[in-house]
Amino acid sequence: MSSRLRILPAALCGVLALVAALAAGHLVASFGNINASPYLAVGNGAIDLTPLPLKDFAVRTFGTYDKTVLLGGMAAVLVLVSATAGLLSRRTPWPGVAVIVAFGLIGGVAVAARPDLTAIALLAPLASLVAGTAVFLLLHRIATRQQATDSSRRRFLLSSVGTVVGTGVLGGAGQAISGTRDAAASRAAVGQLVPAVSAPPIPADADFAKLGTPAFLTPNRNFYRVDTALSVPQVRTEDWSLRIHGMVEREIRYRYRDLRDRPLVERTVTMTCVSNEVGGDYVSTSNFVGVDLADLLEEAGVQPGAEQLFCSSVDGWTSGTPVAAALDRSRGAMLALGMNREPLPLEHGFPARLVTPGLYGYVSAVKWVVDIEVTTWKARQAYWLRRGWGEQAPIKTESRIDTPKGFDTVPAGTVRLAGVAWAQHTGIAAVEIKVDSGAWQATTLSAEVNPNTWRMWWTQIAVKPGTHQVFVRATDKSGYTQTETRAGTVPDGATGWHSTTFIAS
Ligand SMILES: Nc1nc2c(c(=O)[nH]1)N[C@H]1C(S)=C(S)[C@@H](COP(=O)(O)O)O[C@H]1N2
Ligand SMILES: [Mo]
Repeated sequence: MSSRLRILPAALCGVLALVAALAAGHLVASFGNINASPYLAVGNGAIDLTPLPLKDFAVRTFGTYDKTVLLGGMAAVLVLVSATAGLLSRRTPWPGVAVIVAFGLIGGVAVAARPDLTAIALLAPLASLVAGTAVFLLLHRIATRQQATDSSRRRFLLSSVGTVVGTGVLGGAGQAISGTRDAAASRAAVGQLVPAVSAPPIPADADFAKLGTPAFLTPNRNFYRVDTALSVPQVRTEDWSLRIHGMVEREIRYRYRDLRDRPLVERTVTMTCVSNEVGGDYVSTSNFVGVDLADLLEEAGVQPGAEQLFCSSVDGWTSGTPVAAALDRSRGAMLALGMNREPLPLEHGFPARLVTPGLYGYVSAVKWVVDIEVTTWKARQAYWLRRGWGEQAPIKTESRIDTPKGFDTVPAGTVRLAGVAWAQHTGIAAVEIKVDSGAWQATTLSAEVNPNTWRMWWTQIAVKPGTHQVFVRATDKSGYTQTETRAGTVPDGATGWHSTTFIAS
């Protein structure tokens, strides 16, 4: 029996085996940590292995969709490779089986490499390997026979449909099971987080939203999001705890209830990502509710010589926060439980995260935090530090034009300009604009809420018909004025003036 399979059934055997493998792995993973699902594990592995410039490019080009693009790209590659594997198996099934085994090994390595998974998680890629091989061999045998008679052709069709339906049920069951153990219900049960000491109310003139600036407080659903997590970690308050250890007098473990029942503080803070390009929107402001990080550190008793808080997320991501910044009460670093009085949204770190005003997020704002090791810079290197970003990461003084948008057409005559500036922990002193080759001119600033937050600006200019370019620059309260010199985001934040070109007609 050495007749060759026809092209279509051969390719179909490969693709259906792939689908079965992924669904089986997903189902098995759902009983434990869904990140053991081989598809997600390989995706997460790809994120960690991606060279820095490419990662930067992906974030810039695809923004918040970078993960959808990655998962979609992976799916396309997998379908192509598995169809090819099927086509290579037109005479005997073994080339296809070899490809499935290779995939299984890659999945196994990706799962084994994850710091948040234990050995038992390897059952998921194993299930994928077994299901993929079984489905492939079965369909291949039926397909090989199909060429003989009509009734076996029907059998192949039925088996294919059966595989699709069966894997749909398996994969769906996996989603449903991980859903019952997700954190959404736990979050809903927390209720409102009302602080004992509220942040001062935001004055009405803290933004010029009607004139084209962002709203002062960013609604939670619009808060920028940056992280390496392909699937949002699902942590229930009842399963969560935070351990503080290392160079401390006493190791302490905090449970969610212990913290939630304390008198909570509330602070208005503007967070910024170091990957924010000049003019970018990885910057948002919230009323964070939580406990003083300095309180927790004092309870543990930080030993002399300690330099960094090496913080770990439940998904294995790490950040290194300077101890000095964390202990400085004038800065007000927090272990935040909520934003705008709601528990943290899952994608912003539920149940708990750090917020350290004035430092870029990658050194100051670990989400889903479960472990803080008090240590030295030499002893431990955090995720982005190992990948070439700076150790100390104070947020650079920045300003942005929000109105008009680039290449807007506006009536000639009086044109309104508006935007935002930030210099967290220093405060904004002035924002100036410059039209074409004109002189710098002052703008009107919004009321200052506190030095850790952004400040809005607006002004009016008179322009003749034609194309105009407007520049903005901020001066902070230390007296520093933003430099024109352009620098990229790596290693410690972009510099340069933001400008916008618009058409007056
Ligand atoms: N666990 C975890 N925490 C993380 C990150 C991450 O990748 N994983 N990214 C950091 C970075 S780079 C930034 S800028 C902030 C962004 O927080 P947000 O997504 O709530 O805006 O989270 C920080 N905390
Ligand atoms: Mo960031």
